Order: sequence, then structure tokens, then C-alpha cells
Amino acid sequence: MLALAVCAAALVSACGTMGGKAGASADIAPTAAMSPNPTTGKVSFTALEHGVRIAGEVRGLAPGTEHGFHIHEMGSCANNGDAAGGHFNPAGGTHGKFAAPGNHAGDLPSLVADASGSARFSFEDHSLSMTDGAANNVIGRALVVHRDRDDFTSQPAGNSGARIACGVIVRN
Ligand SMILES: [Cu+2]
Ligand SMILES: [Zn+2]
Repeated sequence: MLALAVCAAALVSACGTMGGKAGASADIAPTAAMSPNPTTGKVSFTALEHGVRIAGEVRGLAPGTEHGFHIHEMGSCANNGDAAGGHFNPAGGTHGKFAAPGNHAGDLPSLVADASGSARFSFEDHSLSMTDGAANNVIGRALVVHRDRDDFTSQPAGNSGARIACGVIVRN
């Protein structure tokens, strides 16, 4: 009985390292694109068998507001987030709504702030991975919070305005 339990524990551990459960995170920090700017956040990335779970919270938003939220191509938040470049787009899509066919892989569900200015979220994104060498690997790219709402239509970025907060996605 004891031997069985030890074996099961070893199996779980092997699954943990080999089954794609590796984690990453992004610490969201305010840029100088807006002043004052209390926007901060913490976002976790968990590799799934087919995709990535993205979960976390962004705080310091104006209560009830909606904000464009994307993964941008370059892993830098310099120059008020402009160094992050355009939306992460390994498949050559056009800007659109999260999970819409033919959109940018970096198009995420918009943030919606509650009455206290916090936006909490957890969703699975099947167009992304955390696989080294894969074109859709999110590691080393930037997660960007915009000042305005994303209209999901305007090209190339939904007309969501200045980049008010940003964080680079790094492995834990
Ligand atoms: Cu963006
Ligand atoms: Zn986009």
C-alpha cells in the first residue's frame, strides 16, 4: 500500500515536469504615458496541453472602465510601452476580438474594472503556447494594458490608446 502511494506521487511529479505544466508570470507596472498612474498587476501563465491559461488581476483602473489588453511582440516596456512593438501576430492575422478566427494571437479579452478599479480574469488561450522554439511562444513578450477600450475593429490595434501599464512575460 505504501509502495503504491509513493509510486503515485512519483508519477504526479513526473507529469508536473514533463506534461507542460511549466509556469511563467508578468508583473504589470505603470508607464509614464498617464499621470498619476496607479495601474499595477500580476498575471500568471500556465502551459496547457493545447494552449495557455492566463489568470490574474490588474488594479488601479478607473471603476467600471474597459481597457484593451494584448500581448505585444517585443519583450520590452521601454518608451512608455512603445518598445513592445505591435500585437503578437505569428500567424499573420488582423486585429480582432479574443478567439475570433483570423485575429492576432496576442488579442486578449479586454479588462473590465469593477467598482474598486480591479479587473480579475482567468481564461484559456488556444492560439498561444509556452513551447521553446514555437512561433506562438509567449515567453519573453510583453503584456500591455491600454488607456481606452478596444473596438476590436480598427487596425492594427483596436484604437485603444496609450499604453498605461506593461510587463514582460518571464518563466518562473
Ligand atoms: Cu496592446
Ligand atoms: Zn490585435
